[in-house]
Amino acid sequence: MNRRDFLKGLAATSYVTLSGASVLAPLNALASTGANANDGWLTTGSHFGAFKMKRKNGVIDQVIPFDRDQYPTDMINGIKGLVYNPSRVRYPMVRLDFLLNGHKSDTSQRGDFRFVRVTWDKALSLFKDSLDEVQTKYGPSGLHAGQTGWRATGQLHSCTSHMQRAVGMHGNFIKKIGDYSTGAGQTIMPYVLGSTEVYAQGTSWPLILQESNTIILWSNDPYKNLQVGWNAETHESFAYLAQLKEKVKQGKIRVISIDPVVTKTQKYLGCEQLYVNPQTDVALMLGIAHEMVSQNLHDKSFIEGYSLGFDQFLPYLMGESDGVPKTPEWASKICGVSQEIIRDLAKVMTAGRTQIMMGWCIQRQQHGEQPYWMAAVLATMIGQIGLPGGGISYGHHYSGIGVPSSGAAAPGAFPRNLDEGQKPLFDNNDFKGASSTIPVARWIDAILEPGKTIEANGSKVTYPDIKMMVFSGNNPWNHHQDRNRMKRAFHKLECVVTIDTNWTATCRFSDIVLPACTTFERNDLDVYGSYANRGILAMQKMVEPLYESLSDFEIFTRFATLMGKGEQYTRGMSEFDWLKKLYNDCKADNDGNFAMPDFDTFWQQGYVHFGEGEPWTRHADFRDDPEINPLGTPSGLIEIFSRKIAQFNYDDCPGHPTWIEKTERSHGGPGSDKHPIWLQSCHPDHRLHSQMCESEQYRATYTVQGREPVFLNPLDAKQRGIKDGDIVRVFNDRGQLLAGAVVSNRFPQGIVRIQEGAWYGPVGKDGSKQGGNEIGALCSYGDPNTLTQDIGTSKLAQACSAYTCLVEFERYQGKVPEVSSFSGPIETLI
Ligand SMILES: Nc1nc2c(c(=O)[nH]1)N[C@H]1C(S)=C(S)[C@@H](COP(=O)(O)OP(=O)(O)OC[C@H]3O[C@@H](n4cnc5c(=O)[nH]c(N)nc54)[C@H](O)[C@@H]3O)O[C@H]1N2
Ligand SMILES: Nc1nc2c(c(=O)[nH]1)N[C@H]1C(S)=C(S)[C@@H](COP(=O)(O)OP(=O)(O)OC[C@H]3O[C@@H](n4cnc5c(=O)[nH]c(N)nc54)[C@H](O)[C@@H]3O)O[C@H]1N2
Ligand SMILES: [Mo]
Repeated sequence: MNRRDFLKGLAATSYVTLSGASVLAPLNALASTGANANDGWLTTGSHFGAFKMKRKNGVIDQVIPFDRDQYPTDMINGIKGLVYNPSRVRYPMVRLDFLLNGHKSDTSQRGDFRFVRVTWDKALSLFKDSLDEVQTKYGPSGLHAGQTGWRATGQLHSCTSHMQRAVGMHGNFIKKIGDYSTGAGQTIMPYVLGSTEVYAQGTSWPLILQESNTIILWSNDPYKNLQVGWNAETHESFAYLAQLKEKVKQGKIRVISIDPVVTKTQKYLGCEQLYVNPQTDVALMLGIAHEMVSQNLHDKSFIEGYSLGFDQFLPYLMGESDGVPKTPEWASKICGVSQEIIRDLAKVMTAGRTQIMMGWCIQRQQHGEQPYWMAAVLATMIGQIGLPGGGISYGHHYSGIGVPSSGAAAPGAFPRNLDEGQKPLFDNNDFKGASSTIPVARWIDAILEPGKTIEANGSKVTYPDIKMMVFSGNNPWNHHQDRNRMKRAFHKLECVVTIDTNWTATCRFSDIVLPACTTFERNDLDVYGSYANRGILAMQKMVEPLYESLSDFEIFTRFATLMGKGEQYTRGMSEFDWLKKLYNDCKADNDGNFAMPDFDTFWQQGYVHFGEGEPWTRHADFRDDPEINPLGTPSGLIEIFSRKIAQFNYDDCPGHPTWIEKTERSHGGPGSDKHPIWLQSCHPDHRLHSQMCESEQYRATYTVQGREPVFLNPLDAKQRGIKDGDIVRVFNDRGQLLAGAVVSNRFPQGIVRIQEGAWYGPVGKDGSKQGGNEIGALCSYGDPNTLTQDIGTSKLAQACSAYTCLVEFERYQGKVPEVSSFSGPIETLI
């Protein structure tokens, strides 16, 4: 039976877990409460796209793609499992020892997964008491509620906004700057090209398809990563990728994927694959640049007219400043690409119209700023920035960037901040000399070393003394690095509160857990296509909130009411009042340009279409006239050398792009004698981070013996006596995990992949779920962040460096513990 048949078969039967226990017992009760009156087809959307859902007897019965979606993702098969799965948080729950001892609890028990069910009233008042205690004892520097993440789509119910508005009405708290996705890129690029670049609209695909001779996909897997979007994804990019595939076949466009592994995109397009040693792209880029200069291939007039600082960079490139010419010979030894290919790349890239498309993975590693900067220098030397189908982009793999935008105004959202004039209950802005904003990925560092001062982007950040954390719409026990370091940090916290739909590992390491309903259990609306802005999508409630879950709006309305601020929080408006307001404000913004029907008609139709957009070229205005349309850099030009960065005097981010060795690097680099294998924890093909890992039947389509796959090279596997399907222990000095071997030629020797988002499932030495709080515990499912390194990229961005990580692996011969990730807490009575 193939996978589709398997899934179809499941759809026909009732939902049962793979272990045979029914997870839907309370649902049958729900189904008979008269919900049947609303049965039928409804419209909704998600990160995974828009769809039609059929409700039967009050239960979601069928999910099919929205009629405009020509390229739906396979993940549509996992949607039902987001609602119906055994990991759902059913009731408000409190960690056993926290319930007994509050802020004086034994925090080393955190993670032992023993929880007690409480009422909503009890949970919310405990939450408020904790906030009171922290604001009274420590003030706002004791509270961090600023972490964000991929929540569910929907402009009204975006849950992080609800949490931050409500907690903000109680008191101030620490916030973050930057994000895990592009932390290094978004910090360096404003110095170089004048904007973050990563989130900017890119040159339209139709122009690229028309004008490019060569496309370089650099650390970039768009065919995998465009399956999801920040808003409801239209998947229009896939139509362009299909055209590109055709052009590759006809020999009209040459596509080269520079990547240590054979990507999904490379296989789909049938394009060229260029292997490079992990983390060494800057050396490769320098080798290409050196060859361009020696062969006089670079565009001197573009460099002269549009950039600054090539003169200061050249002595480094040619080796005059450090005695090391960055020749193809030099580069080849580091990056593993032959001299001949490096020389050839210099020719190919300068011969015709060349579009460089950078992915983001390459900057989520130590010194991740450097490849982004150096790639911009290469593009400047090629001289095609601002031409259609030429130059450089940093986001064509993300949320439909490059799909022409309709130009319509998008709907607004529920406010994240307090309204004008509103004051928090604890009106205190004294952070006691500590920074109120910290780089997003340094929070564990801050908990461990309060008071420490670090450099960050030309400023100093002094870590606050964090005592309490509140999480909603993000899953830090997925997104952050080095689980055992996190455990040590969490011992220092007095209280952790998480609002989530599922028993994620973050819930496991919390004290108070509040059940949110999923996006399919409430009414909302969304822009259709984050960048395309193709229209507005109704997100119609499919089913009533399961168990005792509530919408985040409802949770925080109750919480605000407890503070006597319910009216202030909602502005006296209900869910539908808000939807009407968001819609009507958008209608007013689009008045005269884009026709929108009245709200009721929209809601009934489920969708308003804005139409197609005009193709557009990034940086064309700058190229046209750099004086009238300067870049946002200090000089208004492309900065190959940055005086500002040079003035910071950072050893790990000097004034021009530089090759710098890493703390851990495979293929002969530091640390490889002990742990020779590079672990890449790329974004998952069948999930959105940790979201959809809980979708049980869908998960079963890719797991190996119930574990997350670890992709291994055949020779590496053979040397260790491992066969496809075996259980493997992957380890280093930071941690250990079990995963299921998938042996594949797509992965070269010395490289393994475990996709991020695999739910952390620690078990104790005795194999028990309760022992999951132990430092060094084995992860029974395969979360790669059990092994990754928690260091900043550099003093500039201080961003996430998950891809600077070495490991070793072996066939697992011990007693195989049960996976502890998905079955929820150990329910305890007191
Ligand atoms: N090793 C490694 N680590 C990485 C990365 C990597 O490449 N490698 N990538 C990094 C990157 S780029 C990112 S963006 C982060 C992603 O990290 P996160 O954004 O933290 O990951 P998600 O799994 O999307 O977490 C969203 C959480 O919100 C919850 N949620 C969904 N809907 C609702 C709702 O309606 N209400 C509430 N209250 N909760 C809801 C989900 O159940 C889930 O637990 O991971 C980072 N971590
Ligand atoms: N299906 C799916 N799509 C997603 C997401 C998801 O969770 N699931 N998440 C979304 C989010 S939040 C983000 S941030 C983006 C992430 O977008 P990216 O960070 O670009 O995506 P990844 O797939 O992690 O990595 C892309 C490629 O980089 C390669 N690579 C890694 N290290 C190196 C290196 O040192 N050199 C070179 N040359 N290549 C390297 C990897 O082998 C991989 O093929 O994806 C978005 N899209
Ligand atoms: Mo991301």
